[in-house]
Amino acid sequence: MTISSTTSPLLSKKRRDYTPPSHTIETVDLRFELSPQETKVTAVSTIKRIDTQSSVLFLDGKDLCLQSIKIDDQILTENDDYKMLDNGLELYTSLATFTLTVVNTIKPIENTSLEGLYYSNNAYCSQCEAEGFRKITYFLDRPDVLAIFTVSIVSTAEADTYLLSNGNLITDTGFENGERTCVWEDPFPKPSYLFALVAGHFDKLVDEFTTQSGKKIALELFVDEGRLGQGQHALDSLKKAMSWDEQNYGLEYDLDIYMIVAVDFFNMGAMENKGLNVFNSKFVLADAHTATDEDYFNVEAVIAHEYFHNWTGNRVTCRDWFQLSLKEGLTVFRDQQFSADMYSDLVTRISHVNVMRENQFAEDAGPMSHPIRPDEVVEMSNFYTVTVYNKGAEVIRMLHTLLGKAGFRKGMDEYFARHDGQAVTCDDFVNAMQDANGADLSHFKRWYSQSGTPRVRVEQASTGDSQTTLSFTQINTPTRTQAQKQDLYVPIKLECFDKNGHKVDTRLKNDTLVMNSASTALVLDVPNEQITPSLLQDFSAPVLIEYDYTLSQLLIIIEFAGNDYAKWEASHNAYIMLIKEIYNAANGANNNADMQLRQDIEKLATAIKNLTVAPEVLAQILSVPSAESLYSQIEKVDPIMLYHARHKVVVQLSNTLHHFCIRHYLRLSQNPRPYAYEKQQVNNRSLKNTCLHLLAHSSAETVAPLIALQYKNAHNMSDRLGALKAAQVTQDDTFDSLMIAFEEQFGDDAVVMDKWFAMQAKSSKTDILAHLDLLQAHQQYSIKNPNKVRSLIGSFAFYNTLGFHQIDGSGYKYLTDYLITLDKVNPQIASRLMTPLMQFSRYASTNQVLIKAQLNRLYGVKGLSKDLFEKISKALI
Ligand code: 0A1
Ligand code: ZN
Repeated sequence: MTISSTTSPLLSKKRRDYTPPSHTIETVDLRFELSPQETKVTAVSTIKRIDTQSSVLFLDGKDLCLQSIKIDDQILTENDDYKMLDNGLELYTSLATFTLTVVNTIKPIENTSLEGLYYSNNAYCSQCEAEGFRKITYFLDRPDVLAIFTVSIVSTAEADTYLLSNGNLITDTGFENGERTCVWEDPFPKPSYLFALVAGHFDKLVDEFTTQSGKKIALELFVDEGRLGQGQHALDSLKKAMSWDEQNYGLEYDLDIYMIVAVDFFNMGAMENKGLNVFNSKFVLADAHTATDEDYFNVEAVIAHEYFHNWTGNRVTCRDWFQLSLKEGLTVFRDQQFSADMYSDLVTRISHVNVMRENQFAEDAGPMSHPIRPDEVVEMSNFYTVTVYNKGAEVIRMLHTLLGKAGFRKGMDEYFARHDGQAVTCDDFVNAMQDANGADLSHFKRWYSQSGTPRVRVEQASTGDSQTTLSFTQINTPTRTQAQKQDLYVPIKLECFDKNGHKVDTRLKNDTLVMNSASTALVLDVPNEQITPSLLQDFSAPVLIEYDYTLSQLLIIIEFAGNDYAKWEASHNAYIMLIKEIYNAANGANNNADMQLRQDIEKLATAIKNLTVAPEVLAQILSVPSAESLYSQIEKVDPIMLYHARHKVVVQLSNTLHHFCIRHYLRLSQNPRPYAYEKQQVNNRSLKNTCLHLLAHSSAETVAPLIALQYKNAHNMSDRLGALKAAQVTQDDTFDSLMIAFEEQFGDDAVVMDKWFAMQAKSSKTDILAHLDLLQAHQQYSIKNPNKVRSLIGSFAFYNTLGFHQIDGSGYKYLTDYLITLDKVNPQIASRLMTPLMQFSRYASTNQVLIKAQLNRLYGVKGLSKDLFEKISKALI
């Protein structure tokens, strides 16, 4: 199969081709006459021509059935007054202002893409970001057209159905003559992607928040009937987020009501529609019985993220979708700051650093590599990526480091003062930061346009007898779309220690070396052999550091570094080093590897045992990096060999630290208090379950009974799942019997069952593919439900190394077969699920051949979605 070297120019859009809209829509009155089979939509828009030369208005539209179209009082005729196109319609008019009335129908029940208006689980729900509104009516579906929306929802369903949209409820007719109408008005002009409609039966939890200026806001949370008890944490999180934004950024909520609806069928985590957030129920529902501490953390973070969008995203929005990181990078940074304040700075930071190293670095090294502000897009939903979101947040974090907390706040104030109510660009944001601080950020801006992960090579050499020079060189490797790379602004936070663990004076401000050019050097007044640098503390820049540590150096950092992040990073690097050694030894490089490993682990374990750190820090230090995060460390990696090498290291660590872990485990298991999501309990549970998981790798027979006992006595989901995950490691019958018990207990809870499906998918059963077939037939499984697909097929493809990378290629084929079916149902989810195939170039050649064969097969499928087409064509070039 031959594929041209760029994706079809017909299909792709380029950032540089941006043109302002020819017309704008000032107000729109939408009327929905709901029916699952056929909903009638009437849109009455007041339109103003901006480009005085324009005699054509293009309106986006997709999968719509047009009934009639009118300008002012005149009914329009096809081909004379307008023309239907594949992706919308063209209207011929030179009027400066006019009222456009469009009537069309849509079919919510047939909409399995979950984009536009859909009907799932007996409720109507909309999802319009990025380009879903065009599946509701013909419109200028672009973020730089901001209109005032009034929405009437007409329903003939039972009286107690909620009919919700953005803004304030201005009319509710009540159920009369078999019909009810609710009218909502949102006073804030907004782009169509922030429109929302939800209609269905829910239970409602209500609360109130008083803003710093004394305004009372009604808070309403809608959940599936019977689930009210699982909504309180989300509502509490919302109130925390509201006051955090006031305290930290002076930002107050602006409408009288804030609504959140939790639904089971949703493509992403949640959506920040103005005044009416829609959430995947996974990020709302939580109680001790059904949610882990991690779930509680995620609910709080996602609730905050969507709330923060009210200012960074809604009040100031994006001019075009290439600017997505303007709102997402910034909002992720803000939610990360919030989580760090609510829970633990360190654990929050580590979890985000892991996402960067496991997922973002991989994306940036693969065929979908793009800058945080992409230049070319075929399907916008393919660009809701870890690059735009998480690397985008890291770029904002560097700005924060550069300008300091107060300077950053000044920049934010300036940004809102200049752009409230506007649709703007990433440049506008950086300019506000720059002007508010009198700084020059022109060099910094390169982070927005350059893709790829910079590598920073650090070399250490003697300068005379008593000095050491650390030299730093930036390497920005060319990528397919960017042959020429520039050097970037890279702040490297570092500390250096001498052989006794004393901190060496680096004379650096805030311990940070700023690279403004391709290379730089740091001279220290200590002899070379005595220096140990602790580099990139707090992950101060999204780069890969290359420095050849010895184990002794890492042990010095673990023992003497004053900050816990550095200790964690050093232990992490030590594990990577040991895993690589075993991996290379399996390739015949070192026959003494096992003995060496025993000795090295002994030393590492001693350093760990001697630490006096908080439980959550110890838990992180005892967590060996995932195999996925190691893929960027080894060229052309054999995933199965790496899996075994990692496993060997974990087993050795487990045996060496057996008594230490047992001691902590037993201590932390005593006198459990009733579950609460509060720091001390969470931190202790984290250490307890990390110890149990590590213990499960040891050869000691005492561990299995501990696991079974913990499962039996568990009074919260963290402990229950902790036991289940440990049981999975031991691979004995306990695991299967516990899984049966789990299913019996939680079989009717969709969110909890996702955990069960995910555990099943990661099983190391040799007949895993047949097992997956059986699970697909489970009564709780549905290909139409993204959470189920992600839990089962996603967990298999992303995390089941042995099953997915089977040497006969059957794992790859299994995923591909599934993608072919899923693409017809929900292209967005299919596209996300193909990520493990996209990253084939990092694997050994045997794996590469097998994966490429599947990609070629996929490419040959007729009627493939744009979503998959864009990715495959990039992968196969
Ligand atoms: N803006 C949302 C994410 C989101 C994006 C696209 C969606 O459908 C394709 C749904 C949600 C956020 O950042 O939370
Ligand atoms: Zn967001």
